[in-house]
Amino acid sequence: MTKPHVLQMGALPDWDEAPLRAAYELHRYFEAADKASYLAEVGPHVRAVATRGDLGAPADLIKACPALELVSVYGVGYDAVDLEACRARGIAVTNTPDVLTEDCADLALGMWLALSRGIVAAEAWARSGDWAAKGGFPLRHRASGKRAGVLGLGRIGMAVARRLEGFGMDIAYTARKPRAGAEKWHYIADPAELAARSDVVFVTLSATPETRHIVNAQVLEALGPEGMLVNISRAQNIDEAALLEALETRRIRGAALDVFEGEPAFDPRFTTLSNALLQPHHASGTYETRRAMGQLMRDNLAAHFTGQPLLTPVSL
Ligand code: 8YV
Repeated sequence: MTKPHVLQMGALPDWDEAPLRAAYELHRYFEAADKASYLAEVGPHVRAVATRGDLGAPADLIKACPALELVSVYGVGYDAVDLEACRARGIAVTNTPDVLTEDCADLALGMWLALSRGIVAAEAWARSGDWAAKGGFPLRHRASGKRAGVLGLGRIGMAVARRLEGFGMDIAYTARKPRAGAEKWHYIADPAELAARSDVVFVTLSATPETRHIVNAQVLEALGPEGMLVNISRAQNIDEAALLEALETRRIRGAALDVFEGEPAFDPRFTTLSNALLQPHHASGTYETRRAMGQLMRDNLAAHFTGQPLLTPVSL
């Protein structure tokens, strides 16, 4: 029996690539020197795309695969998949929710604490000899017991909020509507209003056309010079030009960012900022979570090709 043809959009850990190679006729798109020619050659045979949250599947690629049946995303964010193109052709899309929630929330909290207490700069202070030469590390700000805003109370936002309770935070959130199970927290519909009453805002919402630049100059102004921003969602949820301006002019205290426009090649202005904590899009980057993500991505592929219900289809 011939193996189904699967287009692999990006590198995956060996523990995923080996079983994928065994089960499918795997086409490693990301290694092709001439991607257009490669797609013209293999696209007609491709029945599924194995992609990542950061890579997705654009409309032109979907169009070049007339036999495409499934896009299986290794990641919870499927904003880089052209859903309209999939919807129009009845192509199913799956992602890997839940398995990465806890690690993403953990990193968000770690980024907040590191930004608030200057942990990265303090490590350099100790390691460089400044401690001995210059004395104590300059004071920073308490993190716990203050006001937190969670922008987007989905799985990850809920996990962040639950962690913040342990830090004695006064929690508010923004969502399309008040969320069941969140009655103990303040619901604020408007992001600028949320920012105005927060010392730190966590951006945890899915990226959609409606959320593009939801954190804009007005929200940053409302957050103010004592306020901090933590983004583990998608760069497009923030107006990066406005953020850079706010950071460079100290109109906000600081930002901790795990995602950037154009990543991994992001705006070098971020690297000049002492009030920005930069992370390389690794919120889900643990052995435990990436193994679970890979397994779920592969289980969705296997379910599709054995006529079983998909485990985690997204609603199109
Ligand atoms: C990426 C993510 O998938 O889950 C998501 O949506 O952004 C990440 O986990 C990551 O880039 C994996 O390669």
